[in-house]
Amino acid sequence: MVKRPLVRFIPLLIAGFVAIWLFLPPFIGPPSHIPHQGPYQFNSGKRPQQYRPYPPPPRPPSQQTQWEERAQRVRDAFVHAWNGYQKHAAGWDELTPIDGGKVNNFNGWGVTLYDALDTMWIMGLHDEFRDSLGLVAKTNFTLAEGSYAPFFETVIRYLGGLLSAYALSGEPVLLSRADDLGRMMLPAFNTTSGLPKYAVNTVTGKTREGWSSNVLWSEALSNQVEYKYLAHLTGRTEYFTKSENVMKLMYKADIKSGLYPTFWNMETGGPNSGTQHYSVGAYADSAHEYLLKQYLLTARSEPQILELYLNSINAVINNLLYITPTRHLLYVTDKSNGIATHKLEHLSCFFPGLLALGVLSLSTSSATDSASYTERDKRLHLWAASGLAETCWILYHDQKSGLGPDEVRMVDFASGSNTQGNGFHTGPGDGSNYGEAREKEKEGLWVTQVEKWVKEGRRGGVPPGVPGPGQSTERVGEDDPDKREYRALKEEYLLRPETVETFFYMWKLTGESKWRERGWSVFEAIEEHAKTKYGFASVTGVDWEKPEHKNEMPSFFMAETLKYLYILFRDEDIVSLKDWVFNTEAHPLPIFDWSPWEKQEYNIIV
Ligand code: DMJ
Repeated sequence: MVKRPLVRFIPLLIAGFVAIWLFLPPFIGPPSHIPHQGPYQFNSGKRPQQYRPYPPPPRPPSQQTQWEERAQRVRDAFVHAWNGYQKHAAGWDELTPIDGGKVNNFNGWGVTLYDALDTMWIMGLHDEFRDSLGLVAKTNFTLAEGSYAPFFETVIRYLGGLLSAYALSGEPVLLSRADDLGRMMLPAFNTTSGLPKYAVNTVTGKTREGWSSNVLWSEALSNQVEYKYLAHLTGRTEYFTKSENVMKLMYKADIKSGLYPTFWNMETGGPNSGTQHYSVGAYADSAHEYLLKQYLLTARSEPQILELYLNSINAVINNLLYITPTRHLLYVTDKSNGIATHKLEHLSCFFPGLLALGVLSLSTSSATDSASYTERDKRLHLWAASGLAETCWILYHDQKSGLGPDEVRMVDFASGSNTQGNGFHTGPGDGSNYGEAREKEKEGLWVTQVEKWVKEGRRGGVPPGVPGPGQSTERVGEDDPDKREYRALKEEYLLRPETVETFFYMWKLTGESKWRERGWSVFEAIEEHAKTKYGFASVTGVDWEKPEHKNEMPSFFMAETLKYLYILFRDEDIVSLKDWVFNTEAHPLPIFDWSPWEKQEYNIIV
C-alpha cells in the first residue's frame, strides 16, 4: 500500500510544534523573574499612533565662544566623574570619591549609570553611552528577599533615566528595560487608597512603609510624568490608571486654601488629620513640580492639572514667602500648624525655576491656558521667581568657598522683639510678648509687603525682595556674619542641582547673562573645592576657605547638576523647553499629545 507522504509527517509536525511551545517562551517572553502579567494589552491592537522622530544627537561644544568653552569644561568634569565611577565603582550604585571605593545605596543596580545616560547623550559622549548599554541590557532589577526598592527614588532616577535615554537615542533596549522596571514597581500602588507605598520588592511585589506611616506628598506625586509617558510608549493602560489615580485623589481632596499638605493618609487617600505641614522643600518639593510638568508633557491636554498647579502655587506665594527686614532677601519657608520655621532649604531652590518655567510656557491668551492663568499670576510669579532666585544665589555668593549651604535659618521681622540675643526669633513659648512677635512676623510676609508697596505708589517699579533691572544684591558678612540675615543650619554643599537648575530656567526666561555668570562661578567653586582624584565630593564647611570633602558623590550630580550647567552654557538650545520637559531628576522627556484612542481609553476629558 502506498502511503501519502504528507500524512506520514503529521505526527512529526505536531511533536515539533509542542516542543517549540514548551521551550521557546522563556527565551522570547519577559525575563522569568518578572511577575508574569500576560502579553502586552495593546488595547485591541491600537498602538500609540504618534511616533516622533528621534532628534539628531546634539553636537559637542564648538569652543568658538567663551560660553561654548565653558560648556566644554563642564563636559570635561563629567568625563572625570564618569571615568572615576567606571574604573572604581562600575556596576555599583555610587563612587566614594575620597578613597576610590564604591557603595550600593539605591538597589545595587548601578544607579549612577542610569542617572548619567541621558547626560552622556546630550554631551555627545556616544562611546560612553554605547558602552553602557550592555550593562543595561543585562540588568534584571531583581532584589533579594527582604530588600526593597524605594518607589520615589527608583522611579525618578532609574525609570526616568531609562525613558529619557530612550527618547533621545531610540535604543530599543532602554524601552524594554523601562517597561520591565515600570511593571515591577507597580505593586507600590496596591494600597487601599491607591497612594503608593514607600518601597517594593521587585520580585515578590511585597511592599513596606518608610519612616512615616503617612504618604509624603512628593512621593505620591512624582511618578506621573514617567508613568504617563511609559503608558504612551507601550499602550499599557495600567501605567496610566494607577498613576492617574493619585491625581484623582488630589482633585477629590478639594483643598480650598490651595495649600496641599505634606502628609497624606494611606487608608483614606486624603490629607492626614494630624500635623498640618506645608512646604516646597523636603517631602513636598517635586509634587509642585509635577503639577505643571504633567500639564506641559501631555501637551496641555489635562486642564484640571493646570488649575491645581495655579491654586497651589498661588497659595504658596501668599502663605510661605517672606522677606528679611534689612537686606530684603525673599525666601520660601515651611509652616507647621500655622507656625513658620523661617528655614530655607537648598532643596527649595528649585522653586524659582519652576515659577520661571510657568511664566515661560504658559500664556494668558492661549485657548488652553487662559481659563486659569491671569496677567496678575504672570506678574507675581515672575517677581517671586526673580527674588527667590536672587536669594538662592546669595547663599552661594556670601560664602568663602562660593558654595551654598544645605539649609539656613532666615532672620524674620519679629527678630529683636523676641530673640535669644543673636537676631533670631525663637518661636512660640519663649517670651511674654509672643503675640506681638507673631504680628510683627506677619509684616514680613511677602504679600503684605507687596500690598504696602502698591498702596505707596509702586516705588522703584518692583516690590521689595525683587531686584530691579540691572540690580544685584551685594555680598556681605566676611567681617560680621550677622549682616547676612541668615545663619547656616547645615553647612554642607551636597553637590545638589536646585540652584543651578533655577539659573538655567531664569536664563531661558530672561536672557539676562547674570544667570550664566552665576552658574559659571558655582561651577568654578565646585571644581576648586569638590574635585578629588577619583571624581567629585560633597563638602562640609561652605564658609571656610577650604571646605572638607565628604566621601560621597550622589548620582544626581551627573544627572542634574552637571547637565543643567552644561545646557546653561551651550549657545545652542540643545534640549528646547518647547519640546522637552525635565523630570525632577533632570531627565528630559518629549512633549506628546494623547492620540484619540488614548483619550478614549484613559477617559481624558479635554
Ligand atoms: C534629586 O534627587 C531630585 O531633584 C529630587 O526631586 C530632590 N532632590 C534631589 C537632589 O537634591
